[in-house]
Amino acid sequence: MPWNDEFECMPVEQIQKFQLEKLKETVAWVSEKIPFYTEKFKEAGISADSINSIEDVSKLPVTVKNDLRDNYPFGLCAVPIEEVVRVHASSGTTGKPITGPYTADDLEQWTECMARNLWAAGIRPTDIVQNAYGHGLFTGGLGFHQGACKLGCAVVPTGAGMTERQITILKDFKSNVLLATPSYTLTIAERAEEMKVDIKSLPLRVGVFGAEPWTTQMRTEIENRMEIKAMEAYGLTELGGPGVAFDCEAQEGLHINEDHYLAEVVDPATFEPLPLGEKGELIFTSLQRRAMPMIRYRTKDITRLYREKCSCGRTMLKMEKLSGRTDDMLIISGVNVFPSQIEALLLEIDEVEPQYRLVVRKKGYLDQLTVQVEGKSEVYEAGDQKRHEVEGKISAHIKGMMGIGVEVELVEPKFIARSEGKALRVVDERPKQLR
Ligand code: DLL
Repeated sequence: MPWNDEFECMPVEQIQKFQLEKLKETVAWVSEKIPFYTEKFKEAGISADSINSIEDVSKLPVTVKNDLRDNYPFGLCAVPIEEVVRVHASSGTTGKPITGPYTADDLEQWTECMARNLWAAGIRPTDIVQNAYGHGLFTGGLGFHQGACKLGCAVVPTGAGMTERQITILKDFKSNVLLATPSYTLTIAERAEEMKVDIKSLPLRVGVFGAEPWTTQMRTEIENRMEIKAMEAYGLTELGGPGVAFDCEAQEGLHINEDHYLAEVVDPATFEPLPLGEKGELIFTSLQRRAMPMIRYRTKDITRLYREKCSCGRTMLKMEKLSGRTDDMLIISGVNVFPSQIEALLLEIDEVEPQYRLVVRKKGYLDQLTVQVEGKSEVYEAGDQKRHEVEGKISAHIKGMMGIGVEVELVEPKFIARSEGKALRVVDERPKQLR
């Protein structure tokens, strides 16, 4: 049984009717309260009255990250500051940060979405929940904190980092649930092995992971290495943080909280809406947020949307596990390459650890990709010949599966910096003007 079966299992026609009503309200609200949208809608000649079906959302102009940066910090806030009760922010990898203000109602909705996420992962009030997402401006820590409190769990807000202490707490408090990024989870697993703590024998049962790209193969790696279920959370600061979509016990795609977020997939080059089932860039319109609603926010995340009867009983639209971001795509020898494709192939190689980095360099006019991956210690220590053999095996595997030639460097264990939050997977060493 879902946390909120009224909305999570609502028949499609009914949820779409609900979405239409909320979409019209949101359009009216932002055009009245936020000059940026007033102008944009005027230019496009549209108003709430132009919206007569949810498909009409495609008539609205899109919002991009730079719009948020240009209006930093509160230019897109629809309410006076006395109605704002929280502000999160994200610095991203480049440029000015963006902010996410919330009213008290916004916080409550967010908590509800997080409760759905945790409940769907099988978490119950009897659980001890160790929350190792960063607590602060990042939305992961506090978002999950609120959801776990709502469920009535015993919440342990460790925050990210201090890995040895995380392990001691996992052991001493007998935490059943770990909340962290997938890469930090691997850091914890590895440190536990070094500390001779057998994580598999601890009461830890399930984790809810997200905030960064990770493949199904990485999920399996975490599940096997820690003997836990690895569940997923998806979201972004611009839309209030995690809680936008989550997976259920079927682990076959993420359910979108459709009463709060209207999802579309568009062709990233033309912005043309794509039909269900086709892969493209994910766009979201928030339906109930008040402090900073988002109209057709371009996430840059790539996936496809689909509706299917899920074995869990939820009717909410599904999105496939992300396959990448439009801005992470590399073009190597004319082939589009997403880091996640390389990750999936590396995890099929027995001789390496799931710790890697992709370095992009310019060689003449061409982009050259070097895959740095840590060898298992016994492999690395076996000497040059063994190392070259494994490097050859990996480059042949990548060539065979993706048709691209890459250089592979088997690096020593611990060469790649361990992550406590979002892992850095791509290092771009090309001169800025040639990227
Ligand atoms: O990462 C919110 C979050 C916190 C999600 C905790 C899940 C768990 P931002 O820092 O604004 O917000 O980053 C948002 O991270 O556009 C995706 O590219 C990526 N991302 C988030 N969840 C996933 C996921 C938080 N499950 C950006 N799989 C998004 C892959 C993800 N990428």
